[in-house]
Amino acid sequence: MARLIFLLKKLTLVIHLLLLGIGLAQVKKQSINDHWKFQKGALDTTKLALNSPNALIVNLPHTWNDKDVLADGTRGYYRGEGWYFKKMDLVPNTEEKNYYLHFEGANQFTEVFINGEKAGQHTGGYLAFTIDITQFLKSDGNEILVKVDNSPNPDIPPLSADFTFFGGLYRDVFLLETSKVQFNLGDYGSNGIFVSTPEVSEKSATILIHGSLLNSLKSSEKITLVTKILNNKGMIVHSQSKRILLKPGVFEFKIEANLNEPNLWSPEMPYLYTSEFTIQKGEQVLDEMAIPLGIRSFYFDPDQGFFLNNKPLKLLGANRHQDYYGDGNAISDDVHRNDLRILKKMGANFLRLAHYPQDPAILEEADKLGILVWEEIPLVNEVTLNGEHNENSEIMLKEMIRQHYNHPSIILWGYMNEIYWAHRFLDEQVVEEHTKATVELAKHLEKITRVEDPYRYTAMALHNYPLYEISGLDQIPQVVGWNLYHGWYYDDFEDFGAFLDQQHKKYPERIHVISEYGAGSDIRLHSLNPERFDFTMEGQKRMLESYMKQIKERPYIAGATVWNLIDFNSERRVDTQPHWNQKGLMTSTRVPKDPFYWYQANLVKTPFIKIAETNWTVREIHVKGDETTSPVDIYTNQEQVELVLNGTSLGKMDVNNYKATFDVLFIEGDNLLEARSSGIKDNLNISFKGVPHSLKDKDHLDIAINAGSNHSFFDTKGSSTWLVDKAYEHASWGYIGGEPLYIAKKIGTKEDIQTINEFTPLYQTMREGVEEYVFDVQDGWYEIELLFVEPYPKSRRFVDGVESPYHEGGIRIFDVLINNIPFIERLDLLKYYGYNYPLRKKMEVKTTDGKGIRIKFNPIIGKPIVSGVKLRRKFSSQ
Ligand code: GCB
Ligand code: CA
Repeated sequence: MARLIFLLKKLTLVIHLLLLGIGLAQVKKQSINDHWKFQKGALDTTKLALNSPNALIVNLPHTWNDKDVLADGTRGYYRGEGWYFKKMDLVPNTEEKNYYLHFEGANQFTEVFINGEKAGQHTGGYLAFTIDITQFLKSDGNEILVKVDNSPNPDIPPLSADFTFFGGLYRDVFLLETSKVQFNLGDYGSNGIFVSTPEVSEKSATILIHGSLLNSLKSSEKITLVTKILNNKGMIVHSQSKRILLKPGVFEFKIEANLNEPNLWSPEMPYLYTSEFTIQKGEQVLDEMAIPLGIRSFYFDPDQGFFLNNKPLKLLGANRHQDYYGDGNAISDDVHRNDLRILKKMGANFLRLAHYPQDPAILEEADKLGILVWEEIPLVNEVTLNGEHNENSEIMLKEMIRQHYNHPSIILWGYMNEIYWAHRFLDEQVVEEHTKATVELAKHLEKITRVEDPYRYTAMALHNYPLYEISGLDQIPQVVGWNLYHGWYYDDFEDFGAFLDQQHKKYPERIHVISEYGAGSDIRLHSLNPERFDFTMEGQKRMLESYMKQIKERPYIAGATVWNLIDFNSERRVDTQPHWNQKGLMTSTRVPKDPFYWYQANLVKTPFIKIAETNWTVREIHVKGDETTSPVDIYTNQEQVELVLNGTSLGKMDVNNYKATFDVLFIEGDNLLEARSSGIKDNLNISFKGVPHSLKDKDHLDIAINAGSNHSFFDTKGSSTWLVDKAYEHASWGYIGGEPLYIAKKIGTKEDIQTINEFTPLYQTMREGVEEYVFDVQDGWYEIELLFVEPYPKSRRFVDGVESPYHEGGIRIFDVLINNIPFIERLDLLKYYGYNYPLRKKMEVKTTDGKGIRIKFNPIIGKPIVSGVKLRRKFSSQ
């Protein structure tokens, strides 16, 4: 009996130990995002300054550029040092544990000090790094000081690009506590384990695992490395143990496992296994780690495109940047994940992380949702010719591959984007040297990528520029990505397909992916006659409709990612929303633009129908008689669609290329639309206001014209439309004389109109050489508003310096008379306001004897110009 009790006691003890050992992992990971003291600027006495009242308390993720990249009246954003300081409530046990700080990303050069001593540093803004801080820790309170610097640095890519280089600790920071025997965290910020699946079929899969362990004790340790593969129900489907005598230092290991009848990973069924690794000493767990395992095979074929698990799969999706309006790049994991959920909902199976590695949350979500990924390091536009730059590029490449190696979603590693973009600014003498150096660097990075990861393909994104071909740069990567903007920056939509056909013919062995194509848009701009570079919603719709069709028609195009899923900040850019690249399928606050639904109609597998006019629900249009209809696009994957207006059917239409357009005769006020097709439907209300041809009997007249424009502008705050320009006809209204201004074959200017933001696009288009605006209205008192700007005469995509260079004027002078009364005399916009500064004037006139209103522009020097005209009736008159 006593013996039994003894045995039982012993057993409980063993169980207890087992629970202690196996149940509790000996590695702790926790975020330390909260309550950092932050100060911007170069600090001398760092600690003192951080105690100053100027220091802010911030939480991570944080950037110091969240606001100065918005329209704040000045170009440029702070690029310099920022300091973060934090006290750690950590009682370290450095005898038995190791401690690390893991930064998921900090832009772009970072130095870390623990208790005043430098513990480490990192170059580059888009990859993680891990710093061993064990030796710097004290038992009685510890302080972390982090200096981050986003100053321009020729040694750190990207050197220049069409996006903002937000500075700061903009991703999570973690504190890790491990035992002295652990997976090696000293390997380019990775977790030290690399899982690949070199052979995969429906019958079996070979899984190769390699990695390294670290023993930071002084003596050898006998440990067991346990590898388990669990299915998605948590059942063990493979298990093996390896006994290892671990000498002090780093030990590399290799494991092979085989699975029969594996569940394959794919966009429809993103089946994930878990590989679990444990370092055990007897029954005690020293370290453990879980890694996603997706089993899939893939290859590219130059004629037939992409194959996943031996089945053809056209890769279709979007590019993505990592920012949000007002927050810069300091966005939460949920925002990251939500973007991927949106992409999945759009029906996409492909994502290009342009132009840099993104948050781990993104890749984790891509694995889970079944989205294939092209990831790249930020070598954009140009290179610096020196060793430091090249070394940094190489390190970034290794970091990216090692940190993200285990994500089954990744299929392509990219290392250069439009790397000859800045060539046109180079002096002729150095072009050759630059070209040579770029080719050399590309060859080197290609080689490294292939060695680091032989199981994926390499890629490079080129733009439409002959030097890639001439220099042979296009021969280096396994996959050529094309960034093409036919019909936007140049040529017409159809030239896109023609260009690619030519390339395919010339290089029959080459694999082609369309890494970028897209058009800018502004949800406030609408046109029934869209044209290149007008930023109307309709322009973006027409372009993407055409491209998708051309892409689908060509099996050799393995995949394509639209530029871009979301509008993104590019501080230097000038368009209709200065500081933003507006080629998104959504606004920066994630409001879908109608083209988003185009992709859904094309890509989702379930029945889909959408009235694709969600950005034009307040519609004000000039109507002549009863005949004026207005188009309504329906995007659907069904064959036929019926449209119902306020309960009455407008009939059925056949769908052609995922689209049917109804010409709808709207009534004044609410127009409830319902689009129907075999069991599915969609509703949208369009509030319609017709502006009559004759204004004679309009008592409450309020009419505004977007002068010199092919499109209307909607003032969202004032909820009013500036109508598309129209020529005067007898007993009606409109302009006489002049032409819309074009600069570099694009309508209007795309310059930032200074100090105003909301109305920028309204000023950007203008009628030049205008003679008159005439309104045949009844007698009364009227308020007239005229909007002017003198546009900078060149087309600039980016502005880094002075937006409004000084000019003494005297090149355009005119008078404005209303009903022959001179109101504005000798207007010289350039002289008094300068380039790109607006002038908006209100004037009051009384008109009698049925004369109506005639606004006359009399040239003195050059051609008169006007951007907007607004007329409002105030009172009756005698
Ligand atoms: C490109 C670049 C991308 C730009 C885009 C554009 O080709 O790769 O960074 O944002 O064009 O919108 O011009
Ligand atoms: Ca600014």
